Amino acid sequence: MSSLAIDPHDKPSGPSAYAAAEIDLHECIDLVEFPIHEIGNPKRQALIKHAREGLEAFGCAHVPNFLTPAAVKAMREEATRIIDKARPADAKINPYLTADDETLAEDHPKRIFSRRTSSFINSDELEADSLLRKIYDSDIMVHFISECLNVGPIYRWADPLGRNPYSVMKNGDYFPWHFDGNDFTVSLLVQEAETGGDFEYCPNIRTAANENFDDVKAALKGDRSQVKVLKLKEGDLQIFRGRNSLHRVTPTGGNTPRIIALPTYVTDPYHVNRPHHAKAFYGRAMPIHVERERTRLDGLTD
Ligand SMILES: O=C(O)CCC(=O)C(=O)O
Ligand SMILES: [Fe+2]
Repeated sequence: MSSLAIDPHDKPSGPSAYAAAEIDLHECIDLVEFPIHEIGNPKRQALIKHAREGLEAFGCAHVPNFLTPAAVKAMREEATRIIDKARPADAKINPYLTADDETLAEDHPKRIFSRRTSSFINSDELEADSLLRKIYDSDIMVHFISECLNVGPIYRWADPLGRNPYSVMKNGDYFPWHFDGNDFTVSLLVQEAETGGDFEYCPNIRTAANENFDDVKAALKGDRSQVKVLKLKEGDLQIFRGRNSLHRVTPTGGNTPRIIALPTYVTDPYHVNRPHHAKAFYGRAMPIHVERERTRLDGLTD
């Protein structure tokens, strides 16, 4: 046995090193299979390695069956109980969630608008004992996601509407190509639609140094050369860089809505969406969106 090998008797059994009073995740996650609360556990290290490889190779990490079936059921039931609070969108959006700019050429990607019919149950509508909120509030999750991304520190998003919503897509709904206002999104699918609902993305099509409007325009016009497709199953976890990766969800069909939980993370703890973005995506802008409107630290169009 090498001096670095882990002695099973040393395995932490109480709280992890993250906080004295921490949120117990065992009702949401199979902590034997996914011991994300145990720093140094080889299974946790293997999971982080798997996520990093996915993010490097495809701009996306995918962990099947991350949520327990009981958590999927509880989250599906929560979202279904409050589904009438989903804000009807039916708004035309460009990928940057900005208003039209008539000074630009007509085929500039900032001027290419698509109709978004998908809706959000905004984060401020979640129930008091929401499992989604519990997962989001967990420091263990923040540290785990940070390590998967190999980016730190990261923070929970200050945006009161967009920080951890459910996205809802009913029969015929579409969520068009866009970039997110937050840096990173974790997706947890809690209900599949009968048809469609594929997540499509162009990994890291833009960077802080390069908006790459030409390739964004090509993708909007149907070029598939940079498009990857991920078909999530209920309980799966996905991590992606939504600020750099153009993405969309294909139209859903059938009587069962697609419901997905979306905990989000940022590198700037002050930042929230711009008012126009908040209004177009989440149905309303709040004083915080106006107060905190400023140039983004990464300099990118919203
Ligand atoms: O529903 C999804 O899989 C992605 C949702 C999304 O892109 C967003 O909420 O910004
Ligand atoms: Fe998005």
